[in-house]
Amino acid sequence: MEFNKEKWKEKLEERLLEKFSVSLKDASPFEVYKALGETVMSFIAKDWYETKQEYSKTKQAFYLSSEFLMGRALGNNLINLGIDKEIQEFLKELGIDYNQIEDEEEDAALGNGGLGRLAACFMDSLATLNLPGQGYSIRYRNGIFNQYLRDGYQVEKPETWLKYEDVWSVMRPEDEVVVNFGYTSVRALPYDMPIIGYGTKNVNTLRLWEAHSIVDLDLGVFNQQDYLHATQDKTLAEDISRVLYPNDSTDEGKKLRLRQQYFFVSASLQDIIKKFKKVHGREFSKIPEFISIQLNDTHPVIAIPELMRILVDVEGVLWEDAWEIVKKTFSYTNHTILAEALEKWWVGLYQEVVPRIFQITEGIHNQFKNELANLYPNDVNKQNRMQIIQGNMIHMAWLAIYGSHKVNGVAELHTEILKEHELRDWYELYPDKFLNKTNGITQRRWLLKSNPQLASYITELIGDAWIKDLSELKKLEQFIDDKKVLSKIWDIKIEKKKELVEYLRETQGIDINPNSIFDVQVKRLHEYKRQLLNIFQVYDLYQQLKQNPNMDFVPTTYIYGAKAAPGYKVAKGIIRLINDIAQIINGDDEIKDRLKVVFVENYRVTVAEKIFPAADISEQISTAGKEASGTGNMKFMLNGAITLGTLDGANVEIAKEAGEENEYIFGMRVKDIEELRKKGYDPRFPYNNVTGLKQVVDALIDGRLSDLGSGIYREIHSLLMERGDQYFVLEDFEDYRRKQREINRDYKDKISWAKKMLKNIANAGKFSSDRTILEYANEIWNIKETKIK
Ligand code: CJB
Repeated sequence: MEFNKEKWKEKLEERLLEKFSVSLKDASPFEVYKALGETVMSFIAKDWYETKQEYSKTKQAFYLSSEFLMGRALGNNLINLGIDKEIQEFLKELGIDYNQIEDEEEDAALGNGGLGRLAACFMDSLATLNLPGQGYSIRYRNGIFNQYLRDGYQVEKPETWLKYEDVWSVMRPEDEVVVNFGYTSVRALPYDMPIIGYGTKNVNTLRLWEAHSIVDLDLGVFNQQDYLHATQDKTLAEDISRVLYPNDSTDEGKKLRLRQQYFFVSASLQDIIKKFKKVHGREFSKIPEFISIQLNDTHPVIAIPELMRILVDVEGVLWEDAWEIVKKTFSYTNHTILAEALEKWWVGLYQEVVPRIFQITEGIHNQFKNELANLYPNDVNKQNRMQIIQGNMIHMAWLAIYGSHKVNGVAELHTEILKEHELRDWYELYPDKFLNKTNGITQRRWLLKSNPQLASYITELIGDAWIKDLSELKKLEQFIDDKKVLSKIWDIKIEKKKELVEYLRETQGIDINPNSIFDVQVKRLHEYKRQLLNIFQVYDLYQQLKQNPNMDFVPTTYIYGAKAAPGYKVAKGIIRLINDIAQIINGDDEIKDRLKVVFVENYRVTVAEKIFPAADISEQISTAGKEASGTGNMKFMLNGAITLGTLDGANVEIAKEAGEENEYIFGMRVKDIEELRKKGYDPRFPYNNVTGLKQVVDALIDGRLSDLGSGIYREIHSLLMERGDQYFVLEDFEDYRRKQREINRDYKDKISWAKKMLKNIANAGKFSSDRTILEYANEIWNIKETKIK
């Protein structure tokens, strides 16, 4: 976008005056933020409109996701418009600090973790690639909770991003629809957010639905007696979009959650079909030619029977014809093999919430049951395993696979495990449906925006084509022996570490040595991600430094950031444990600056932007086979952190791209785990035989550590020692510790370390969400670049 300083100044002043009755020189940072946001919105309005016009003529992909973890928009939008530097400069001339303005924006935190952030990266890539793709979700009033620490325990407080309204959302009352549940109906009111592509005029859309009572439509119809009842109804309706479920990789199985899912899915499909009809009339057989719908995990899978309902009940299409359309329209992404995350709904509840949808689901179930009986007449077990309704449970993943033309996993290893194990029956039946789409991240947010120093240095070396084509980074390999380049990327890392140190000093009052190794694990707290393995190693290291004060050791800072699902007791116990150990180590005068442990409060997108660029070590230590892909691992890599990881999820591909010698790979592989399970794993073996391990595990219960009486440390101890150590924490401890020592030795050789950094950066190209999205576009959605003029 052309930047015209005078025009911006004029607009900004106009906005401030109209909206807040204030002049530019007296405006507060909040007022400037709002006015600036609105000014951006006014400048993109025309392009946004034109993009919608163009897209309506062509095939579009719709990404249905219960989560979009967007983070802040202002900085990203300015960058994508190519006017970030100009705006910063222009504000500076007016005596305004841009950073202060940016800090006025709350994160749009409508997601839990990886799955939601992936959806957000996909939006950025779709717009940047001029692809006709739109997101649909819920406009949760409260996003993921804010996390505070009290006595080292997590406490949750509501997040309120809409408290002072949102400048990036535009209400579209003309597109409101009614969603019918069993006993009641609610209004779905859409709000659109622009998704501004980088270096293009295209502006895509993320449409979020807000729930309202139909009572609001016409309060007049209610007489005096009904008034209280009417207001109650209003609350019930509005509850639907009130709060994001804060569980990650687990199924809540709650009535409200099913209501949320049906609410946004039904509204979105009504919207999609309404727009289709405007252009194509009643030629429903053309739907697959113009519409592709991606189901992001099982959460929106109820879309399959809902599209059947719209076609059969509302539009009068024959069931058989409707089913053909449905199958060609949907595709489904699986994000986890954890059984607890594959949603199943109890028939009784489903029937109560969406009775008509239940009938249709039953119809689909019966149809498939007959197919199965014909396919496997001699294998009743298999027939039973694959049924959509089993006993009184509805299996949403099975419904998804049956009703989709493509099913994908999110990393090579994950897809292989799905095909060979979790979804083996299905893969045998539908081999052509299955494919892999390794996840990716947008380099615009995760390098250009969060690490401008590294970004501009890369541009200085190889030009700026990497911003739109990350495979360009490969050209950096020519500098692998260039001492000047190596020392510069080292210096940039130190600079980013200093910025993080400053942030943590301001927000948490902690002092960190920027010359220490920053070893970072940031992600949701989950047993399978093994934050426990990490903190055990730290505690062991602490004992060694105490016994051996002259040990040759580069100072190290262990940094953690993680939210735990509020009802996940063990995860919350692990947060306490990390903080407990942090307090002991950080308060030990004999240790001083050599070892430090920091738990970053309220880890979220905006904080992540400060953490990834500052990391030396990327901890990706899940039990092999459990992490579907991971995407944090890619953000670290792109910023020159070295992976310390298991061969799990996309770590496998990271090691392959950068060379295993440039990462620290440890621990059991998937096949080792299978073998050990068969043989019988006894955690008492490593416990008794690995030096120091017993000391660490027993600290949980011998009084050296304290859970303040909650009993959770004993529980964790028992999970490890009496209940089989499901995630092989003890088994992998020794190898993990060995790699930690190796890292500490290798870090001293600055040049060879910087080479590893450069190798990682140069080979991060594959992990752009642009690559991922192009694969979806070509191999699943069949959508084409549609650039506006
Ligand atoms: N994932 O964030 C979630 N939530 C779930 O409920 C299930 C999976 C994560 O999705 C990411 C995006 O595909 C993956 O990278 C990550 O491994 C997976 O845990």
